[in-house]
Order: sequence, then structure tokens, then C-alpha cells
Amino acid sequence: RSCVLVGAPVQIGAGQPGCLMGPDAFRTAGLGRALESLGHGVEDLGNCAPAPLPERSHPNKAIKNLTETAGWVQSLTEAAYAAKQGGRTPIFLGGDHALAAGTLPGIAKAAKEDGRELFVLWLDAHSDYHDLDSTESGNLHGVPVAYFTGRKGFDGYFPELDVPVKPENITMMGIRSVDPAEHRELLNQPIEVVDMRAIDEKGVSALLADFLKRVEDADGVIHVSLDVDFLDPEIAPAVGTTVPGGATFREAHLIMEKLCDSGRVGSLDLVELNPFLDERGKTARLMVDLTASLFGRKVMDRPTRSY
Ligand code: DIR
Ligand code: MN
Ligand code: MN
Ligand code: MN
Repeated sequence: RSCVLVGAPVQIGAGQPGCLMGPDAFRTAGLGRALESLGHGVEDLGNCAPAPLPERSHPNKAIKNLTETAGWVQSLTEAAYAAKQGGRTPIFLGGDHALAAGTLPGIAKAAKEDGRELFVLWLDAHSDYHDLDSTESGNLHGVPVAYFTGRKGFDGYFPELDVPVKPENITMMGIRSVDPAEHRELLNQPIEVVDMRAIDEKGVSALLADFLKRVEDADGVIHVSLDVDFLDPEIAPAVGTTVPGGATFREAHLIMEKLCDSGRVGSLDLVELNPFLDERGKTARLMVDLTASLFGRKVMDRPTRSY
């Protein structure tokens, strides 16, 4: 593969500062070296910056940093579209999850041009399905899925959406924190929500197989959006929104290995890492190891960290 690393130091979408340092923590933890050791080409494009946009405000007074977030959405949409050209595999180094409001529209536009059906695997404790009216925290990392699926209410605030992602092509896994307004809306559309109970009852292997079958049947391509808080806080403490009862080390690696086997992952977001909250790089290294599994490292190779 030809991997492109795109730094997206967005932190204004989260409730507390620190995600700004995420891209450099991934680099320090050896993401590029891990991918190279697996035989992939790696090009690090450095970090993006938000587009300067005219000031805007929304009637929902809870909303924080609307103009700058919209600027990130605009610049990252363009960066994602460009990074996807030439059959490359972009890996977006977050940055909080607001960045997915940019990466997915760019990836969706590239997929459409390539005549490929785009699927999204959203690995997160949260559904991030607020719109601008319903968010109560005002933290815009809680809205990307509503925006990139084309829900109403973003007009005039976020950039106009070119190619929406089809809700029926989205599977959310690891979900265990959904606000009432998100819950109501999720009932009205076909996003698949795999909550922790479903994982406990059926296991990630069978659940992921169902998703991969749909992708295969459509000859589709997958964008994976991996929020640190998908993982259990015991193994991944470096995130501002920990929720107990998350995915285990083994579940997370198994998901990555099965995605790798599918050969259908075309792009990846690594989001919400807050290095300020980490324990000597533990979470950053785990995210790098999961990415390595996604791109071909086998279980027997795992103990050695020679890169
Ligand atoms: C909560 C938390 N639903 C909110 N959201 C996220 O503030 O809207 N935490 N995305 O990571
Ligand atoms: Mn193309
Ligand atoms: Mn998230
Ligand atoms: Mn989350």
C-alpha cells in the first residue's frame, strides 16, 4: 500500500484541550515506522490547518467554536479528497472527532468518482449524531455523523455537503453513550448501531462478518473511524470522554485483523487521542498497534516492537 499520513490537530470540537498534540503523539509512537516495517510506503504530509472563514453564529448558544470547526471541515474535505487520489490509503491523525465531518465528505467524493460504494465502520462509545440544534454540550465532535449523512440544519453553518454518506452503509460499533436526542433520531434511519450488549451476546467476529458481507455484496470500500473511547478506559485512558465497559484489547485487535483480511479498507481516522491524559504513551502505542494490525501485522508478530 501507499499510505499517506495527514495530521489534523483539531481540538476545538472536544470539551477539553489536548487533542492538538494527537498527530505528533502518533508519530512519536511510531505509526510511520510500523507501517514501513509491514512493507507499506509511507508519506507524511504534515499537519493541516483550518480554512479561514467568515465569522458565523447559530441560535443554539451552547455551540462552541462554530466558525473554526467549519474551517476545519472545509480544509479537511479538500485534504481527504486529495489524499485519496492515485489509489493511496489516507490515515488521518486526529485531532478530535469533528475532523470526520471533513474527512468523510472528501473520501465520499473520491469514492463516487471512482465508482465505488462507500461504507463506514464507526468505532466509538458515542454515536456523534447530534445536529446543531440538538447538541447540549455544544462540543462539535458530537455532530459529524449527522453532517456527513446529510441531515438538515447545517446549511449556512458548515460547508455545503457535496456527496453525503448513505446511512444504510454505516455500522457503529462499541456504542454505550447516546444522548436522548441522538437516540430519537437514530430510530428513524437505517444506521446499524451495534451496542456493547450486542457485542457481549454475539461477539465482534460474527457482528463484523455481517457488515463485511454487505460490503462484499456491494463490492464496496470501507472507511474506518476509530475513536480512542471505543476502547475500554483501562487500556486506553488518553481520551477526554472515557466511558466504562469498552472494547477489550483482544476484541479491538480481532476487528482490525478481520478488516485487514477483507482487503477493503481504503482510509482511516484515528481520533480523540489526548496525549496530555496518557500514561507514558500507552494509549498512543495501542492505537499504533491497532493500526498495524489493520494493515497486516499478524498476532504472532505483536510482542516485538522493533521499530
Ligand atoms: C456527547 C459526547 N454526546 C456530546 N460526545 C462525544 O457532548 O454531544 N464524545 N462525541 O466523544
Ligand atoms: Mn479518483
Ligand atoms: Mn467520537
Ligand atoms: Mn467517543
